Amino acid sequence: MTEKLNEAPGSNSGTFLDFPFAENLDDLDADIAILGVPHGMPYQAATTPNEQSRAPDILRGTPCKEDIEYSKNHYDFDLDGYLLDDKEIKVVDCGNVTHDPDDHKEHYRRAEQAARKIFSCDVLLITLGGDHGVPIPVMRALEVFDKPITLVHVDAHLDWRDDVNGEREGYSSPIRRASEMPWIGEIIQIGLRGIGSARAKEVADARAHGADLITAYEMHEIGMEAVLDRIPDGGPYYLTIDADGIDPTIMPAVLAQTPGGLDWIQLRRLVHGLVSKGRVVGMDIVEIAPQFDVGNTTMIHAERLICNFIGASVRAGNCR
Ligand SMILES: [Mn+2]
Repeated sequence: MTEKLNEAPGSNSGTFLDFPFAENLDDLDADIAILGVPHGMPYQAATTPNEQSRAPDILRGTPCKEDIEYSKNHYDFDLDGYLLDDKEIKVVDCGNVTHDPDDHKEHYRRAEQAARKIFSCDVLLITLGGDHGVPIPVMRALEVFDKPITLVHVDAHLDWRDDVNGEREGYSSPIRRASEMPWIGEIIQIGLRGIGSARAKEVADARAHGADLITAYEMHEIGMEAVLDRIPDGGPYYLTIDADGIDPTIMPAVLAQTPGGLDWIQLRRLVHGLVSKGRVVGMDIVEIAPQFDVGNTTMIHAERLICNFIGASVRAGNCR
């Protein structure tokens, strides 16, 4: 019997843009898959589920839901055409990785298994977090590719803590964990600013590893094109986006609002620029804490981000 790794999104939200629910991840017949991974490894037992765990279903359920025909079948000027460009592209929503409240590690094991199956079928993966621990099992699954993956990270924070309270796979550690994975190549970190979990040691470790640390201020100074030029050509790439890397005026629903992040134009340019440099095998958007949204501002930008990634990938021929 096939192991059950995932379950349908909540009935109130439905799937992302009403794309079909794909329950069976074996021999997945799709070009692009969306997968919710609601839970990171908690620093204290009482902190799971956390506010970010609600984000996958809330993102699916609002606000684009009433405008699905617009999103799918009306001209999108972000893409200069329809979302799927009138191509035979199959997008599926694999629902959410199931959770075992008594065994948090089991959620990561299932997430990694699910991502391995999806990547193995050559399907682009869009992961909806959850906190920033979530990409750790997803990046482990990048092992299935036989070449080094360039990691592009958008965040206000460095995320190089070795552990917090003894936990090594929580939201302060994803980039350090990635740096230890032999299949992760160069690391580019964009949007660093303000005060976060890093101490001088973590910054030194990141630099010693060779990570290209581009603060938000340098990014604003040199522009996103120059940032893209610093990312090695060719790919493949994995893109991990912490919502707090984006400016809180357009993504207010985060736990650490910090002035000066990427604006929408820069974020869109990054997505289109990266996709045109090489194959982006997967991306995630994590750390959305829905209760702090203002109107649906965060969700609107996250939905647009995902649609721009899908539309750009389709046009670049990065799907099967
Ligand atoms: Mn982060």
